[in-house]
Amino acid sequence: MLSLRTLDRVPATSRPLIRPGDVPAGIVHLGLGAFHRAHQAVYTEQAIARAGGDWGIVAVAPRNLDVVRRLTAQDNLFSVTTLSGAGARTQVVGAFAGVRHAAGDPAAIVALLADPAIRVVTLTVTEKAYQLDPVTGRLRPDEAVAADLRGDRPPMTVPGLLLRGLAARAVADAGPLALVSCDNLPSNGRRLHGLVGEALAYAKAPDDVADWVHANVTFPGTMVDRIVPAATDGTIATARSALGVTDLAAIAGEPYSQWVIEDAFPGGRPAWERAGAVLTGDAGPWERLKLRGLNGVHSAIAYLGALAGHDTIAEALVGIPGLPAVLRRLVVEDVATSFDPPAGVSVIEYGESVLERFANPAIRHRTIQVAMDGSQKLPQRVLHTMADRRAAGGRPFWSALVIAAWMRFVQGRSDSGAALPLDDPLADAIRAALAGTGGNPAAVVDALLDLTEVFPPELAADAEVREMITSWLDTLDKHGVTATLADAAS
Ligand code: CS2
Repeated sequence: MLSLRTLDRVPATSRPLIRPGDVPAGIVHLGLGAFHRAHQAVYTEQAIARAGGDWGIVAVAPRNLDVVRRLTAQDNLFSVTTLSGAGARTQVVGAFAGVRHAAGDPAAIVALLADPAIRVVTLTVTEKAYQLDPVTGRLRPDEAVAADLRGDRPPMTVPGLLLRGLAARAVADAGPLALVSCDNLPSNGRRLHGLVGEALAYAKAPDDVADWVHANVTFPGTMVDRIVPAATDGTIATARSALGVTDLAAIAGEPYSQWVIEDAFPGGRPAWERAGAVLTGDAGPWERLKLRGLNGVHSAIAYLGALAGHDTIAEALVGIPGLPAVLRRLVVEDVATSFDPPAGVSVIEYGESVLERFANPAIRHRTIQVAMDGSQKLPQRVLHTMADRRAAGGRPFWSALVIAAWMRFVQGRSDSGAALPLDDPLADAIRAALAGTGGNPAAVVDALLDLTEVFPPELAADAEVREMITSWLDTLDKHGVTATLADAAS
């Protein structure tokens, strides 16, 4: 088993750049999924190794106890395997100064957030954990968040933990802090700022607490990128053969990695630029590039691929002959014309590089994994593209296909009739909307466009948009994905 004690059995080239425990904590990270371990943890370890600083990460799993147990048993060590067509390379990472389980000890997390040694808090908790309306960005607390914000109990949700932690920090006057969303939300820094403001108001926090937060906490926006599927037994087996010891917290991802961060850190930060991150004044253009040009295309492949019966993103790209051509038209005709990219970046070339990354056969990213939580993802990935094209008088034809594919997907049957899972926080509302439509395409489109948490009112009221989606859905229903795309691509 991987641990500090067994590190000398690991090949020297795979050993961590720093040892957990050698570097004091300066960062708290919320969200212990695969992505953080393969992305920010790697950048931070390299930054510390190259430029120093007390920036060890205390990694907090809000709910998942299993990952906490696995990491704790391994002295907080884990490995990242980089998978390319050319082979695999496995590296142990030592960036974690500690690992905690929030649900098991919320008070400890609140105390950490109020600890003056902690000057940066990062989050990868997925879109839905913010509990923001995907269209308006306003807080829509469910019962659990509302209870946390009222202070009825120890906090169990991400907004609750943040609110209590910031309030405790304000009372202790424990020094300024950067609160950094690393999730694929639109304007993620601004949305997190809005969330904290609304949470303080909802909780009726005293004025001096709210004033302290507004004066001492920044919310830098970020663009994060690396494809890191959920780990499988295969991931653990690959790590074992590279390391010579078992790593039960092993994960694997693609070679590509990018991080663009707005440089607003009042309490300092690791020298992430020494690890390849881009520090900038405005991450907005990068974020739009990535959400629309990568994630939007990813969702397109996920829904079309799952409907056509393909298990992984890479298999769908190969297995549906018309798909690459249709995705190129989505990028060229809809995405590239919908926003101003960062200076010097070609959206079309970016789209090509994304297709190459998605085609990496070593990355077994399941279509079903990318398809989940569509209600939380489609607004920033596809609907913003559509809205911007409509505002400029355009016809976002290919984006309408993606929405139609989602609308067919949420009805729960693939083209061959196999069951498809609806894993989405709005699953009940989606099912209720579909009830009574009888699967009739026009009725389905009308019912789903009425979901105001997903579709902005102007788009839902746009007859041409409605017509395009309905026509695609009708074609998908009649002919299935493979024939529809073969025809569309010709
Ligand atoms: C994916 C992302 O699961 C999904 O929805 O689109 O996780 C994607 O792999 C990452 O954003 C890539 O950086």
